Amino acid sequence: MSEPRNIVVLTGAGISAESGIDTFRDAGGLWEQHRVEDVATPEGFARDPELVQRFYDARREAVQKVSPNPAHEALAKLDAEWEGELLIVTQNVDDLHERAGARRVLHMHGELLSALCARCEARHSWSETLLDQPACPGCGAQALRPDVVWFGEMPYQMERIYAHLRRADLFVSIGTSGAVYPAAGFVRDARELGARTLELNLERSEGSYWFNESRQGRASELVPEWVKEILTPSV
Ligand code: BV8
Repeated sequence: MSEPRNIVVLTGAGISAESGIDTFRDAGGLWEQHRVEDVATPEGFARDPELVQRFYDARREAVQKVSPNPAHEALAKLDAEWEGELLIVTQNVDDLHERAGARRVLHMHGELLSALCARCEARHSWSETLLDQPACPGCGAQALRPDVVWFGEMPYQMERIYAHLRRADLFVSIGTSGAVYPAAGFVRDARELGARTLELNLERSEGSYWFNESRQGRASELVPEWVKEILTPSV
């Protein structure tokens, strides 16, 4: 295989697990504690906004108490040193990629530390609670919601993601179960568009079939190892 030039990395909750952030589908994960329909859909928010705001308030608070792990740090090193194209598409709503120093990051499912005004659609950095319906700094409406993509809502920047997938010659998926679309379909798109595909995950995922290579293990070990490999020019 010729040296890759353009890389797309997709990350999921598994890359943040060793930082102490619950994943969704592992034992004890978020979907064991809450019904998806109640806390991660627009219908759930309309039905019981307080329950949903509490769910995101707790995660917004928790994310400010944890730190990036060696997997986030390794991707930040790749970002700093990789001369070709690189896009880290994350399904995660935490800011650990950025706090590790990565810059070429795209949050396709939004961010915990951002509030979206349902009235004027402005986005505001937000680290506090949204439970007491604070006024939008832009339009003054008490219509701020978590700036995350719920089930049934369109993920952010899909055109930009596909533009990168079309140019990618390497697609690497890290710490995701491959359970949720359209993210779970990127590996197939990338492969059909000619990229080599690599999975780094604790266990084989629902999409493992589509990967040229699938390595099982913890992200904090597999990712630094892979970044070292990819940054070491082959003789
Ligand atoms: C849309 C943000 C259309 C919120 C999230 C039927 C068939 C196919 C699709 C559908 C269908 N019915 C409905 C759909 C669409 C639906 C969907 O895919 N449903 C699934 C359940 C079937 N998708 C949507 O609704 C999406 N929108 O389709 O819009 C549309 C079209 C036009 C106009 C409007 C709309 C939107 C989905 C986004 C939902 N939001 N998150 C929040 O965070 O609260 S989803 C959330 O779960 C994540 O963001 C991620 O995307 C997804 C999966 O989570 P993972 O990150 O993979 O985490 P998980 O716990 O599942 O797995 C962890 C993995 O890590 C495991 O494999 C584990 O082994 C591994 N791991 C653990 N520890 C480690 C580790 N790996 C390495 N090291 C470790 N230490």
